[in-house]
Amino acid sequence: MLIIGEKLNSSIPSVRQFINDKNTAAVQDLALRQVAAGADYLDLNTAQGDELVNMEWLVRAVQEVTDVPICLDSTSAVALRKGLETVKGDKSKVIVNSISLENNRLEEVLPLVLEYQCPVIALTLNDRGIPKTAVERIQLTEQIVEILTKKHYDLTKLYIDPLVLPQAVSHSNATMFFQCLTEVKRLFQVKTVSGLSNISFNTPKRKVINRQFLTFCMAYGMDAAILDPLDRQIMTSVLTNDFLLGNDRFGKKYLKSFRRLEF
Ligand code: THG
Repeated sequence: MLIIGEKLNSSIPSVRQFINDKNTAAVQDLALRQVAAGADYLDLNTAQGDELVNMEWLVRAVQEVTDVPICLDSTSAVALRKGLETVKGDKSKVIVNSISLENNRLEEVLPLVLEYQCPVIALTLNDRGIPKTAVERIQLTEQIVEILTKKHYDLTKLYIDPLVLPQAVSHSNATMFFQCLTEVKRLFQVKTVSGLSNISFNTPKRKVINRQFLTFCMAYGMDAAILDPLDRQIMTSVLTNDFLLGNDRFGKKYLKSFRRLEF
């Protein structure tokens, strides 16, 4: 499974402070620690503050110390464009996070995605919000797939994010999410992704729930996750799950990492 490191997100108060202070050393340290812990991608989110200035600064700061590809996390098309323009190296590796069927979001961001032919995360969300049922989320996925197919976009670069809602809000939120993962895989040749942590909102011992939820998601074929790679236990789960699911041929990664695993 592809690991997208979530730490460089302005919704985390300490990180927001680093970004506002233009504390290059601090964000570079967070970037390097996530990469050392096994992040395949780094998610960059600068939503709190002057997004244009901060996105450009953050991309530069991170790319000064690592070549690990970037996932640009913003709802703003101009911020995403600024991020893409700033990225050095192969821009077709950048994951654009995200598009959705909300007003204008697709119209504004899609041209960027098509220009650079980069992978994109699409949220199953429209102007009426996040649909309550798996069936409706699959319908939104179908609409997204249809639009991208018309534009001759390579669907293997599309990551559908069916959106996780808290288990504390409805006892069927987790199973409904698994159903979405299953159906997206069955019906379309696309990938799936999620930010996991919403599942445990308003529950004690959040990390335990997140980890167990991740294990189920992986079993249901999830291709990528936005998570905290500095959480050793969740990384242990990813590694062992990939081994058991046959995503780690000959246990190469597992054997390479087993000394630093936590059980
Ligand atoms: N889908 C998509 N993009 C997303 C999300 C999603 N981007 C934002 C978010 N959800 C995923 N990113 C974060 C970033 C930080 C935290 C949660 C989600 C967070 N971090 C705490 C910290 O680092 O201090 C706690 C981490 C922990 O202890 O596990 O809360 O759903 N497409």
